[in-house]
Amino acid sequence: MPEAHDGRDRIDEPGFSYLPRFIEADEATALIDYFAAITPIWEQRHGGDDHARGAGRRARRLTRPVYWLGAWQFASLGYYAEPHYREDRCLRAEPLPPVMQAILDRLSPTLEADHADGTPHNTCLINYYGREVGKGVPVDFARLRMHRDGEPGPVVMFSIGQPGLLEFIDPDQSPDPELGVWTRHRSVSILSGPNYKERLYHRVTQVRTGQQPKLTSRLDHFETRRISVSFRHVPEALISDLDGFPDDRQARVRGYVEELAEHSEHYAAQLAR
Ligand SMILES: O=C(O)CCC(=O)C(=O)O
Repeated sequence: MPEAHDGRDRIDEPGFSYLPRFIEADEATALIDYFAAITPIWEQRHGGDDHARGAGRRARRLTRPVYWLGAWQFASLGYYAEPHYREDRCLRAEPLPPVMQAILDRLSPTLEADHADGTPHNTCLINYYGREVGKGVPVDFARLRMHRDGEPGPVVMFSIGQPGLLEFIDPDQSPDPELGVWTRHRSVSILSGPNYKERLYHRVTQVRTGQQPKLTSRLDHFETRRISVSFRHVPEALISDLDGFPDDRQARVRGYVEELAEHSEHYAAQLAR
């Protein structure tokens, strides 16, 4: 198994770019302030009758709290994936803040040159990695299961906070990752193409501990030490308001939207429609 890159130097491979320190220090500060002001939620992995708020929640939740911008893809509705899973799964979400858009705009020459891309990154998933505390023995929730992202085009990822070990793996070939990178504070990773988007899965297996930069979230009982943002493209025509979903799908996510609405005018307006 090759040793993981330590994340200090740039990596350029067909279909994978790693750009250390691409995010400016003042942009990182603005991102940290933004992440501290929103309230992520613990979603559950599957739909079904027991996904209502509270029921069965601890056992089946995602490996980390999340927040989406642009369009919220609830795990219980199944994620958007081309070409078959497109309809009724992306709920209109809050817009990307200007600091994220400014960094994406600065990335466009790299995206066009190295990843043949001009698609707008109009949605993103914000992952909070850390430790649950104050409920008995602290539990680490600093990982993300092996997966592939099904939206078309490149995925762009920002990394803020402690280094996280991003691994690429083809489980049909080997249980060991083919590439590992310690994604550092202020770095950007980009994946695209048949190798990195379609053949390889990716996952985050560890996040280092450390005090700086200090990250906070409005989530109770959670010490955050890394936050990643993964930007994707979803066709605008496939982003719906809550009342545009079929009734059974509205019912599956209403509890989450109510939870989000406690801290967000956007979701309060979605409920009022
Ligand atoms: O946290 C990371 O660096 C990876 C995030 C990711 O794979 C995702 O959001 O799909």
